[in-house]
Amino acid sequence: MPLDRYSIIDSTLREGEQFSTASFTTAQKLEIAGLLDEFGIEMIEMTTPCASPQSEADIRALVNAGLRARILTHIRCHRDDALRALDTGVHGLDIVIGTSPLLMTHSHGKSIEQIIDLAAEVLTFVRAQAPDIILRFSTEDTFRSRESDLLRVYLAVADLGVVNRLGVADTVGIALPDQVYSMVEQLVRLTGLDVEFHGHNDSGCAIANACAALQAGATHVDTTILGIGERNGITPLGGLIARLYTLDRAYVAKYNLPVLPRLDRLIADLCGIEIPFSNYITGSSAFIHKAGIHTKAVLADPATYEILKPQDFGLSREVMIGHRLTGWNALRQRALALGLHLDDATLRALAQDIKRRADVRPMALHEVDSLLQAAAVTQS
Ligand code: HCA
Ligand code: CU
Repeated sequence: MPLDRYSIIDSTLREGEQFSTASFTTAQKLEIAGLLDEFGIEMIEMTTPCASPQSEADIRALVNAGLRARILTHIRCHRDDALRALDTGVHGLDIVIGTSPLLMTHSHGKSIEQIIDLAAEVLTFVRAQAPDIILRFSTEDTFRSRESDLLRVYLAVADLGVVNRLGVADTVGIALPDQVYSMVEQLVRLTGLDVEFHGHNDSGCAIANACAALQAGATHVDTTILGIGERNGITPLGGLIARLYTLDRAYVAKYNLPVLPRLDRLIADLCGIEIPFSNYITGSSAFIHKAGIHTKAVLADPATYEILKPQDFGLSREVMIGHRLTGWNALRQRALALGLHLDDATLRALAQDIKRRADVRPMALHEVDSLLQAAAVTQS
């Protein structure tokens, strides 16, 4: 089962820097990387050293930070970019070139033959310079490229015998899980190399596509914290963890899960955004149960309506009361938490009272508590 040996490449410090409100200082990059390392991320991808002097200095800073995670940088398929990247002492190079007709025309103007020649030149050059570096070759806009073009490029690159990994990129978030599965499965079967998936979320499939890639045999998946990246971003780390956890908890046992809420909080603060209410695991309502039917069952056994255990992430569930859907079982639970033992008839009457009041205005918890206290006095 490929899922037994996958790694996450977190690209918050590369793809994430392409998010509209992201601009991290050196200290912030070190903080993000440190927390990712505490989480147990295997690889951290950083912006090309060619982007700016600070970008280059920051790669050196992270390489020297003593992290367990391997530090990668993402460069164009250029010999000069590769030389600058190698000079930083980085552990790996992620090299990319566009192969879709649109990018071949408007991005670099090269034909498939020229792409193959350039890739051969740059990749063999890098391998000669750095025999031990982790070397990845990826096509940009894989899913709008012609399949025959892709296979020619990937097989030519694999034949060089110098790369560790091939990458496929859903650059515009257009792919469906079955397309991702089919492409990854072919590459694994035809080349025997490690395969990485990088997927954007423009049409909401980034997590499903990453999961399909892993099921097809991909060894590496790209994420960013909260999913930040170009436009509306890529596969979010927390979402991928939620997806894998619910397939089999053992798949994520290697990660320090309670660090996840701190990662999401950190990036939200640094980017000046909110964590979406609907976010996987860390959204404000991810573990709130409301309707009476749900709260009754969750109080009996949380597994009835929870596939993720909040406590595994250092979080807790909340059972809401004080609204028109409030059930009397949830009120009993709250009463017990306050040390009050109310009989069933009292609790049922109270639930009706709360529903009537909440039709006018939802009640705050302290208001419900006051009603419970008052009912306890009347009852005794
Ligand atoms: C981009 C490049 C990239 C690269 C992905 C990769 C993409 O368009 O900014 O190297 O795997 O989405 O294609 O992020
Ligand atoms: Cu991308």
